[in-house]
Amino acid sequence: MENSLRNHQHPLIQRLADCIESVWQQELTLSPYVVPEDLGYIEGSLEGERLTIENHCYQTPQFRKLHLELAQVGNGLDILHCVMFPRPDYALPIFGTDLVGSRNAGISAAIADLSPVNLDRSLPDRYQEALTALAAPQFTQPRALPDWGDIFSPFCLFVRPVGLAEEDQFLQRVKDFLTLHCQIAQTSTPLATPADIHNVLVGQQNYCTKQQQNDKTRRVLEKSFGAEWTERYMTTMLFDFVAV
Ligand code: BLA
Repeated sequence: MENSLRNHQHPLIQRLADCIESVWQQELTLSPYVVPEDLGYIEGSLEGERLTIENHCYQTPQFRKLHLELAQVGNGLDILHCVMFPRPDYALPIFGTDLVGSRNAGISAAIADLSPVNLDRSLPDRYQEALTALAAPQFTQPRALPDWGDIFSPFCLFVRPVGLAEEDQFLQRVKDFLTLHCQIAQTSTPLATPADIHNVLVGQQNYCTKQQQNDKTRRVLEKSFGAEWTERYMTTMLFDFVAV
């Protein structure tokens, strides 16, 4: 049961899921995170297309929720979704990645970012330095961000990876993002003032409300689970936030 879905998904999704979990285990001190009972493993099929969702969640001293989700629609569309929500007293960016594609037609969307939540929407210096030092990404099919995508950093990678070499490059870059993020988080100190913590909450809330505007995600979920369930899922499981 555990880890069963990824064995049937696009190879890049399997590899990224394994990579995320191994970096988390290597770099962080993980504890269990209790997923609402009915949202751990979910199956739905309103319009005939069966959607299966498998959620893996953890927490750590620095992160309120580490969320890795694998989903499969019918026998065609495979999805990996991952977000790391820092605790509100850590002024850390939000790591997020999304892979969408099919085993036949390949990955159509591969996105990864460390998104700033500061008031001025800039990444902390340590991140800018570490990210600037990485080799420049080289992909033949970059993709344009939607309007709500103003939450992402200048280092955001959004591509359609073509061929194994680009898939490898995407995987390596996400691994680099994740590793440097976990290492910086492990050595960062918590904020001390309510005003600083308030600013983090505002930034995280903005990130979540923008992500909730992703109609492509919403449409896939609505087809199998309906509008009401999808609204609840997007606001409590995918992009929940601590109210300011
Ligand atoms: C795009 N997300 C998509 C697409 C689908 C989903 C079908 C369109 C793919 C394409 O255009 O090729 C669907 N994604 C899902 C579903 C889930 C999911 C159903 O995660 C969950 C069950 N999305 C995220 C995160 C980021 C993200 C964490 O969940 C970024 C860090 C981004 N997904 C994202 C963006 C697009 C996308 C920017 C493109 C949206 C657009 O072009 O309008």
